[in-house]
Amino acid sequence: MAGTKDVLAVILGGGRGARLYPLTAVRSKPAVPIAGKYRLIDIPISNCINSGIYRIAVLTQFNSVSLHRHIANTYVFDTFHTGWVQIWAAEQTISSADWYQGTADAVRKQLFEIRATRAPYVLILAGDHLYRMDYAAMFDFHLEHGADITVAVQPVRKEDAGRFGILKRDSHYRITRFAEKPKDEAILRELVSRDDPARPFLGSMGIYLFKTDILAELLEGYPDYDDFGSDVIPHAIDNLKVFGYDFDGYWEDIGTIRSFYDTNLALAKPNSPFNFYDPQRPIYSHPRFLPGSLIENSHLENVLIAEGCCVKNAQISNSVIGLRSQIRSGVRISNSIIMGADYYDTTSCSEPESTSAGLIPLGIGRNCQISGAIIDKNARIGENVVIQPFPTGKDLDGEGWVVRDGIVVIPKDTIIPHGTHI
Ligand code: ADQ
Ligand code: ADP
Repeated sequence: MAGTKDVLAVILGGGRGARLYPLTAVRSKPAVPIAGKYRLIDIPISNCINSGIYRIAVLTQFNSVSLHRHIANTYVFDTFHTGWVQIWAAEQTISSADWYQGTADAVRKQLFEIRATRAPYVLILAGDHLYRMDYAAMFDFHLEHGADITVAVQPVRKEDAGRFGILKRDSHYRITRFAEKPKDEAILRELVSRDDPARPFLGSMGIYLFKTDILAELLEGYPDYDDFGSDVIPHAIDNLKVFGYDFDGYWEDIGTIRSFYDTNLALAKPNSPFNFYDPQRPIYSHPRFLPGSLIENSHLENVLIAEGCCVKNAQISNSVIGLRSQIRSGVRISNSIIMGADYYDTTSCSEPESTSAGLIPLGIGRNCQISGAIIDKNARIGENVVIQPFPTGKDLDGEGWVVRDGIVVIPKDTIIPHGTHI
């Protein structure tokens, strides 16, 4: 009997990730850290493993070294297991010298590898969503309805309709209309399909389950179709059996700096909308053997803090504090994401004025005040630095910092001198 063992998962690992710049300046989108200790790619991979899908390919084309390192160090199934996680980076071949031109083109360029797995079903996933989903239930729905393609769908608010593929279904869940990111009011009126005034639309989650033969026929038969949402799905609903599968759990698309910021900070709130504590369906990541976090004489309120940190005489609120963060005396942090560090440059939780190499130490220096910011990994923030948010919508490029939609972002490995005001 068919089951999720017959499914190959293909995770769309992102193009340039321009909307997440500068977090994507030196890493691909799936390698961006989230929730203090994970990376974006851990979410769909964990969902696959928890759903019994053990063959997983990640399609990417930019800055894939750190993603390779993370996947190679993390997702190693034992020798009695036939599963694997592989990165299929865009490559030049005899038949094509181009990068991936879009989501469908990325999959088209890997059809040879997809066919080589001999999996009869392909599940296409995005690499930048936070959600916990049992793909086995979606697979059962696909079989029960005799579908060629199943699209996962969620209710969508009117103000968000322009960001999603909006669809209508008949009473048997078959999709009868699909418009990619519709903006026109008249078209939107026609697309209303729910009685709920708060969420009148049904939106595609960008998660597609295909019969492999159908996927190959579509991608090879229509070589101009570069995108699933704009080209493949609208064409398929007129010609094939395409069904919409309801997913009513928490789901967030984290493709922009603002959504990345809001989604992370929501995880530090009481009753966080996403639960990392589910023992049945854990989110996996790289095992690190770090010590517990040492918090000394500090006040922390609504803070999600990862392991290996030292926090001394500090006040932190509504923030995410990532792996190996060093937060020194007199520091005040609010509404911020401190991603932490890949390594330690001191051997204890001391407060040195500089490292043995004469550098400002990793972490947040004494008496800094940081609000409304994202501090990427391995940053060295000097003493008495003040960082404050800008008005929403503001974009700026400074020396060692940028502002995106009002949020100050300090890129990875940046050194911010003592006394800087941003
Ligand atoms: P978008 O999210 O706007 O809409 P897109 O930017 O094309 O779609 O990205 C889908 C996923 O593919 C993302 O994870 C992205 O990083 C990745 N991706 C993009 N280009 C890629 C490339 N060249 N190579 C590899 N990966 C790439 C889509 C659908 C909508 C749906 C929303 C739901 O088109 O119909 O509503 O997803 O979020
Ligand atoms: P993850 O990569 O899963 O986030 P860690 O946060 O534990 O894991 O840190 C990354 C690990 O990779 C660290 O042990 C660090 O020393 C190592 N590392 C970081 N950058 C590099 C690099 N450029 N080359 C080799 N190893 C690196």
